[in-house]
Amino acid sequence: MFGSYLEGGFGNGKGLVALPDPDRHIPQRPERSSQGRRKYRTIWISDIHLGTKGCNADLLIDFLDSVDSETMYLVGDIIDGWRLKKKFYWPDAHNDIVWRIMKRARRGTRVVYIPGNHDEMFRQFTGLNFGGIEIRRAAFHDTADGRRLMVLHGDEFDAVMLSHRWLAFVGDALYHFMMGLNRWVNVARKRLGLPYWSLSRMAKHKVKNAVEFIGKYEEVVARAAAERGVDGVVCGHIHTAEHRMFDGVEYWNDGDWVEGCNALVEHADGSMEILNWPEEVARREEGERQDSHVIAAAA
Ligand SMILES: [Mn+2]
Repeated sequence: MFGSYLEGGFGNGKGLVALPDPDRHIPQRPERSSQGRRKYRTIWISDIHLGTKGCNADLLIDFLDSVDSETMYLVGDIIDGWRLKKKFYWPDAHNDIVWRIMKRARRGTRVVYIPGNHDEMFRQFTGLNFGGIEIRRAAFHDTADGRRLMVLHGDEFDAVMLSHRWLAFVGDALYHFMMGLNRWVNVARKRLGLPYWSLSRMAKHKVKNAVEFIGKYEEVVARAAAERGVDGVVCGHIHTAEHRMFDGVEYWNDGDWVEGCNALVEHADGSMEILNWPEEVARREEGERQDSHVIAAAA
């Protein structure tokens, strides 16, 4: 059902997306052993934008192979249907990501998928369960320490934010140009042995309008959560990972895998943390370098 929809929905005469069969697909990037993975109670990720060149697939694969959780929320814009319709782009790495998520659901992780605006075509499947992946319009999450969080993608607030619409501000074309530049900068940095660096994240912090927009958005979302009587809210959409408090209501944004490459996690005791995966990778590689020096010195 779902697979054939994808073929129909994304085909557009330029290509076909067929979802990988979790039992038969052989990933191009083999999965690392699940031994030694960091275990979390909950993981939230969003704004992966599969089907675009902007998606940092290698970092996301590394993340998925490094962590496990009882529950995983996919908080929207997982597949970029808008972009796929304009230009068909579906490399093996993107299939490998879909396969890894399906495989997790098979292994017993509760996977909840809340489609965003770029993958709104999946909203029509709200309430259905596909291969162990529950599709929801929004969700309520109870933390281990008894807080109730509302989980949604966050484009619901674009209408209220009309005066500062994110895409109106940067413009879709300018955004993709910047993402292209970001990619080239990082190809160069990789050759120089430097870690991943987000050009747009820096730009957003420098541009006054962007800073104002983000601050306003965070406040609007937190107020909406307060009206529903929950302790906090988890969203994505604006590609800016953040934790803030507004009159006692928690605002969490789990970031994205186009610019910052972040995830939000809940530990066993209910405490939560935003992970910056490029920094985690840099730390791990630094540790490995030091270990090899120790081994070399001992030899
Ligand atoms: Mn979005």
